[in-house]
Amino acid sequence: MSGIKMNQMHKFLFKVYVISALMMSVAGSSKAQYINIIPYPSQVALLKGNCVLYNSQLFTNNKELSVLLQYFNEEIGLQEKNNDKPKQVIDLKIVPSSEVYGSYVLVTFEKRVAITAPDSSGLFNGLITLLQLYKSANRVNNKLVLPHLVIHDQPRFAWRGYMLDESRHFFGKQIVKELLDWMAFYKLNRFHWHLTDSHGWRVEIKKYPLLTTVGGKGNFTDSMASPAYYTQEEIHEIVEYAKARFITVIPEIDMPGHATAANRAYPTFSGGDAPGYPAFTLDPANEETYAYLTGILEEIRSLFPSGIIHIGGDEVAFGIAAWEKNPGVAKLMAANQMTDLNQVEHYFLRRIGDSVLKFSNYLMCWDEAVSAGLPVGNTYISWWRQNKPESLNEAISKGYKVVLCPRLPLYLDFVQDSTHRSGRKWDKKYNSYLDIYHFPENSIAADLSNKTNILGLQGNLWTETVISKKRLQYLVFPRMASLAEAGWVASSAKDDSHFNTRLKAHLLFYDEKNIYYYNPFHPDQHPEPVDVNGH
Ligand code: TNX
Repeated sequence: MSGIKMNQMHKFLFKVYVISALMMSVAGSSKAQYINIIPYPSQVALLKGNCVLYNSQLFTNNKELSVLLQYFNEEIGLQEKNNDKPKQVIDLKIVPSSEVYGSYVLVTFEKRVAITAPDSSGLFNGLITLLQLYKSANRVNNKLVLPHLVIHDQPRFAWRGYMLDESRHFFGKQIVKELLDWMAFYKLNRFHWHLTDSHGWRVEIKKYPLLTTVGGKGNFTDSMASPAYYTQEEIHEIVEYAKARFITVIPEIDMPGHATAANRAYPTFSGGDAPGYPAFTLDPANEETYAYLTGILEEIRSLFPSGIIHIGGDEVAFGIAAWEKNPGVAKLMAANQMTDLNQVEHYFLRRIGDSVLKFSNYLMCWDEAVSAGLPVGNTYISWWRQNKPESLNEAISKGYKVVLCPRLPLYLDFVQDSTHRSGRKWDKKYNSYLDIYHFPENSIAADLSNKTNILGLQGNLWTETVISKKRLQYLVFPRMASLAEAGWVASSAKDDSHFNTRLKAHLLFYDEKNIYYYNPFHPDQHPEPVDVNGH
């Protein structure tokens, strides 16, 4: 059957199924308990009967998915030993259509499953839905009983991101891989990796080895901790691991502020000391600073095929007073008719931006950079300051593409319950799993969310207070599930009680993997792990 016909057939079947599903709504609602999918698909039509699988094997015409087959088959464990001829097939097929990137159609038949999509990311998403169905299915003598259904699904936002700060505390590749597994499980597809900041430089740069041997030393709670960082080989391994799960990795090299660790390694490029913020910035007036940073960013580009490099640009104000005392800065300002330091900051960003865009497709910056004059067509803005709606509006009106990651409710270093002691709050406000679930409707971005400038959303885990894997898990779970649902479903489809039901099933998945999560239904189940300072 040709691809187009197949697609038409699915559309036709879907209509029939919706009608029959409506006619059997009672049976449908009792069966709905099987369907513990997060994020919930756009349309689920339940049919009479079941799909029974006992010796199935994935089959695909898509090479990009073949890496996943082994993982999937292991996770499910349906293969009968010594039986290399499967009797049932799970068929994954690319079928060209005009549906949104990442969309798919999944049909469970009596003894087989078919997933079709216009692109491989859609097939992957369909496969993840199947994996979640499998995990909640009834198992009878090594047979899996799934509901008989048709799912039509598509994401609300293209960018469904999660950010990890490994500068303040370093977690290492095992923890990162586990996070990538969970991101994949939740159809999150952008991993923003904050690899440098004041407390440690975490990525090997061959041209400047002291960045890691000296700059990699210490962390937020222990300035004497031995150097911890990723070698280029390890970066490569993680990027590949992410790619196999349809996750794009975006590295961040934060500048010109948050640069203390880099300046420890190469003090000649430091912008000087400001009260409370020694060596926080890079020197914008030293020509060699630009050659140095360009060399670093070129190596970064070669490590990350995403072609997007995040250059930070946040909170430069903390350390900018140092520039007042820098005679080079005064000269630079005079030569370029600049009247304040903010213009120097923007000059720095534009120069780095020009260099980066010679070898990279896109730049990314925190929203302070929105007025720096960076090229609109190749710059993405991360809007994080929920108290600065004007910054979001400026980005949109100038035509920048924006990723929404406002502190409230998308910062995962914020506490998630009023009784929690460790982690941040903002005017006594904190980020519960339901606050995240209701984003962006509960924010000033609500009206903007249909604009094509909004690429999507992202949850950010800053790690000043994250001293252990246990605490990391506690902050991430179950809020990663809320984030996934916020990134995927239409606002009209949100329903707290439906989400809670599915989330309860997912808490059991966390138990299976020994995840130390916050249980919003039984907060005492896992006590809050506090950071060393207990704040
Ligand atoms: C602000 S968000 C920062 C980070 C901190 C975070 C703590 C951003 C661009 N800068 O450096 O870790 O707050 O919540």
